[in-house]
Amino acid sequence: MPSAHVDTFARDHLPPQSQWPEFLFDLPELQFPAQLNCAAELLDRRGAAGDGERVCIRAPGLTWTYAQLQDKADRIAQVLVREMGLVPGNRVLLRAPNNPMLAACWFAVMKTGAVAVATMPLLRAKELVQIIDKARVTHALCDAALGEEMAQAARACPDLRQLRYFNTSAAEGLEAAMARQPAGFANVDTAADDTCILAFTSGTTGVPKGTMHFHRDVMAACLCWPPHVLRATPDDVFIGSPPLAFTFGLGGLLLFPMSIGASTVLLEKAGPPQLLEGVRDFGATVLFTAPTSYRTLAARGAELRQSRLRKCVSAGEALPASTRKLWREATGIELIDGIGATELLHIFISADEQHARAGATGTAVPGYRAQVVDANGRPVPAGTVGRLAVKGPTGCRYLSDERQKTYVQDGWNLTGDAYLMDEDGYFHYQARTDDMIISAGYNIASPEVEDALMMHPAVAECGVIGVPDEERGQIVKAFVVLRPGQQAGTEMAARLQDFVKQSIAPYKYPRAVQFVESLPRTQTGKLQRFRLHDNP
Ligand code: 3UK
Repeated sequence: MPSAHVDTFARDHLPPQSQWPEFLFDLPELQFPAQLNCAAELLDRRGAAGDGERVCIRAPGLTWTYAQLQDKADRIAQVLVREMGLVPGNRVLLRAPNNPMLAACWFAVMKTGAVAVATMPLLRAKELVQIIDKARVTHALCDAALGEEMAQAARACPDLRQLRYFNTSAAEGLEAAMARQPAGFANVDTAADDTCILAFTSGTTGVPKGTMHFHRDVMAACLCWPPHVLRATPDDVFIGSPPLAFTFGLGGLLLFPMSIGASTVLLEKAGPPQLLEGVRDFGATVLFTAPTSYRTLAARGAELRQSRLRKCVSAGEALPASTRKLWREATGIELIDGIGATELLHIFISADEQHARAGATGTAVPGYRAQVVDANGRPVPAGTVGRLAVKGPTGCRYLSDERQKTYVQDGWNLTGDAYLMDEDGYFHYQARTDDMIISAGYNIASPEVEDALMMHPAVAECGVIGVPDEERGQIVKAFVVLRPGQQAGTEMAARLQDFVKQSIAPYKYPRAVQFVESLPRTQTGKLQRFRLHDNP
């Protein structure tokens, strides 16, 4: 396939083919042509099909149609090529909270055949430098509101040649440059297997890993889980919390609505209060957020029942059965759980509302295959806990990283999760493989104990880890955040311990309970259990 990349950095730094996962393109809709540009497919095609006047993006005080988003993206593409000297294959750092200009910049990068490197808004200069160095970033487009850390990082990175700020009226800003450019842009005719995004993982330890995805991967993600499980319609209005720099957010809040001509609401701040307000004010119908956010929002069930909300997606970490139940009782809506990973771009095991089962993530998404394997990579019988292995049209390719060989073995992607598959092919999450607690010879999965604790009405949230113990090797320890008005102390601890013993095997109960004000989380909302170990 003829690559359009003039700057061949991405192709030169792919892992060797022998270390790639096996890719599956069994579904008829996954037969991609040799040349494919995902911006042409997701954005320009709307206008060509006569849907240019449909609403694409909403944000507080602003509405853009598909035609308007295309015009912005075209002009930014012109600025990148004509004023910033970009050539296909260059890496462009993108940096902003979720807002319409970030979406326009993302599509502009696709149009130019460059590679988008979106970064989490909360990153500091030091972390940005790591990413800029690793991805050999040459250009950056950054929201003026996040300029400080960006400028500091840019000073430390001589390879970063061009930097423009947007969401500013400054004469040297991106908007002024866009106004100088003519309308329209001839998309670069990229190969289906030209890399178009480098997504850095929210990994909890070590140097960040950059995952490489092609134009065809972006389209594959839009063609598997959304039509088969989510089944939204062009009249749906999407909303949610994950940043567009996190592939959960990129798919759920930009690619998936656009792939069906629906609209999306982009919120710069999307905590539970803003989500509630957004659902109400924009008439949102499809919500993407994490389990903890559903837990908090459930308290506003009465208001949500008055809204147009009809589909709710949970991903990022395990959905406790207690949260699924709480949400259903509060809103009448059955959650759609789905496990995804940056390495696989989006969700690969999930279940729709009709097929949801408490305590299970779901079944393999059409287009993907999943199995549970032992330490040697051999499938284990149904009902046995082991390592989750998946393959499908998308899969892991780390940018020059030794950890490729850990994530991909024998053609399978190993996500690092312990799962069991039941007789019906439903996958039940246990824990991250490194979060399994072994106490007096028993295997105990932290999330199961957390779920049991969260069933108690006094518990707002909690985290469970194994701590060293002379007699038992490890004991189960729970860190508990109580709901307002609840009294911490030995009496509460004893009550919670008894409560857990009533609902799961007694040997799993937390022998130690510590009350805390909050829990450590990543920028993607994941509980950082390893940081609980530092607690005195
Ligand atoms: C965990 C889940 C149980 C699991 C992601 C949807 O989370 C995403 O990507 P990351 O690379 O993390 C991947 C890891 O997160 N996880 C995610 N969802 C679930 N565990 N149930 C779930 N529903 O450990 C997985 O290996 O940050 C999620 C779409 C795109 C994504 N990138």
